[in-house]
Amino acid sequence: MKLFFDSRQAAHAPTREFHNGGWTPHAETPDRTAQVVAAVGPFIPPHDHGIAPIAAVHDARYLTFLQEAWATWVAAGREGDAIGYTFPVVHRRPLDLTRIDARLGAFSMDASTPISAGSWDAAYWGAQSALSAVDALADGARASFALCRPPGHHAGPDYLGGYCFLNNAAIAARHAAAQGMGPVAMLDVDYHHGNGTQDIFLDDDQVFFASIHADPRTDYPFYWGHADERGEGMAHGTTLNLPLPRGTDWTAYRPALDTALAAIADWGAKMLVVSFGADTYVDDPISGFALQTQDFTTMGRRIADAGLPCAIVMEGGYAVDALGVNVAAFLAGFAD
Ligand code: Q9C
Ligand code: ZN
Repeated sequence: MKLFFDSRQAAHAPTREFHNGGWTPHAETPDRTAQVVAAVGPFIPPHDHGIAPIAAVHDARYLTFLQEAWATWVAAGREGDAIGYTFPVVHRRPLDLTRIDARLGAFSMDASTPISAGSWDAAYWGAQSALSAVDALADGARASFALCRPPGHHAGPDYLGGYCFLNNAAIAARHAAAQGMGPVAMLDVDYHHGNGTQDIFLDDDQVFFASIHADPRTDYPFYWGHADERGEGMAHGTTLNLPLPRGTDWTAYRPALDTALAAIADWGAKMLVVSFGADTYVDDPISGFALQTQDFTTMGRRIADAGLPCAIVMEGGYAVDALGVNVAAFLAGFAD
């Protein structure tokens, strides 16, 4: 299997996040990718597809903000990571505000996603890794893996959040659809609901989105991922949310996976993008499912048995010491 990663993705190094009323060390560290690189290499650097396939998913104003944010923060005399504190939930019209705090708030869904010096480069090259994973399928591979970091599935058309800036999986899916590889389906198995991916494709009937995740009544991102969200307009029925309770182990997870894969097959998908998070692992420090390392191999094999060319995109997973073996276990399920 071809594996894609660019060392510039390590340049994003947030120090802390706002959590339950106080600051904690940031969970999404460069060491995550180091663990995976050590466990499952060799990795190939991605091809540079430029900004166009990213701009096919994200608004131009948002991309300009992301590219300028760190320099604007520094120019304002700030120290430490750039992070917003005022969020325009009621009124988000496109005012051309220049103050960095106003721009951070306008383009953020939370205060867990700080911008540091290398954040744009890291996000850019992570997206290129996802695009290169699609190219590998176009060249005939059955499966490919993009070690995206920072992750992507919480990032929407014009907002960051949940440690995510560019929606790598969505960028990959739209790239695949544009090349005629579709119909494209997306399967999100990260612990958290992929709200950004859902928002991007909510009214797009060309891409089917299925997500298995912790019930948003108890878990982040709270406002998305409920079972009654099914897609809008022409795209009604092309979003499938399968929330599960905290404590879910493989026995309870497997039927949801079977439901998602059956829906993807019924929809007539010809190609699959998997948002893979290892934060469903029993020892994940910020999550509440109970999957074991060997369950990831079973999960990978069941997905592979769907028989679709499959681009696997890395999302979360914060039990850093176990992240390498858990990713290796999942990818082993795709071995012949
Ligand atoms: N700090 C992914 O797994 N947690 N993102 C917010 C307050 C955010 C996880 C709790 C969790 C985001 C890609
Ligand atoms: Zn997650």
